[in-house]
Amino acid sequence: MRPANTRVQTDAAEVAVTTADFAAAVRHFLAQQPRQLPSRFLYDPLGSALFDAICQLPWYRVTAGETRLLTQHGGAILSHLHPLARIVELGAGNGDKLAAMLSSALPRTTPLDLDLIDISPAALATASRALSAFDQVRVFAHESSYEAGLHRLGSEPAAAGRTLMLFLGSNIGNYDPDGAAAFLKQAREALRPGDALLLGTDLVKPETDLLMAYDDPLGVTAAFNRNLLVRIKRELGGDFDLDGFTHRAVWNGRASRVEMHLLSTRAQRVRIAHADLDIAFGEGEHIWTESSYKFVPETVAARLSEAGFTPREQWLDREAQFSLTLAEA
Ligand code: AVI
Repeated sequence: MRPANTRVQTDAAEVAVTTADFAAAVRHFLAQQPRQLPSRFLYDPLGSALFDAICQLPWYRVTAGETRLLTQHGGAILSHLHPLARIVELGAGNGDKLAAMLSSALPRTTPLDLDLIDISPAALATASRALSAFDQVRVFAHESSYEAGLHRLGSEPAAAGRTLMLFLGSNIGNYDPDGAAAFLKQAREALRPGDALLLGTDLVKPETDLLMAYDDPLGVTAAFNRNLLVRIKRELGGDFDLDGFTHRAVWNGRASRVEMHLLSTRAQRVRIAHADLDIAFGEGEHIWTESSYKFVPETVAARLSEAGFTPREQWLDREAQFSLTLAEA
């Protein structure tokens, strides 16, 4: 049952990935050279569950490092933004990170609205349940893409106090540089002077650590990646032989990104019926499924400044080599 201080708002038209959209994207991106599939399609229900498992792996230190920073500094961040009226989290997931932040703050005497924006109704339900247990909060769950959530935020009347926007988990790293710049600009435009953005970014670290994070010994990340083929088989009638494709993680130092690929282990033909597509894969040919850009602290601040923010403070977790940056609008 939904707690009394929780509302759910769904902008279903923005959220639903129809079979036709998926088929059109698969047809378009698999025809490119190199062949590609957009990483947003990794997150069907099984893919989302596998991603949650990745976050618990000892080799994927993003989640643990960020949670440590939020626990250590969350209270100070929130009190710095007095009078805070609202926290908006883009990609709230299961709400764990916001809960870590709120737990480290002093008990509130003034109300706080929590607006959670996520495309997953299951994640929103879990997060809303966990967060509505905090005193003095009202939780608003928005089933929406980031972009639609930002658009709605920018067109709403100003909150009674300041707004803190959270974009955590190094989700910004899954945009290419132009996409990240456009996203930060849209975030800046949705906020008002005095509001702030807290941005979580994974940092460049030794290649062996990066490759262990994206090609873990348990094979969870490999399953996360190969599940994209399972999804195409199920939803689009693809006749992929899963044994013919293997997971590959590569560090591209020049572009400062880890890339995930699906490598064809032999020459083979694949038909994807609902995308009306026949592909001949050569041995060693790959499908590029994700980029995960890694940053140095100075470039994070520079990108925020270019988008119109004023970076105020940055915290680093040395163990995970992860950063949180607070920037004011
Ligand atoms: C969601 N995103 C920030 C993750 C990342 O690190 O790029 C997705 C992921 N891919 C493989 N492992 C985790």
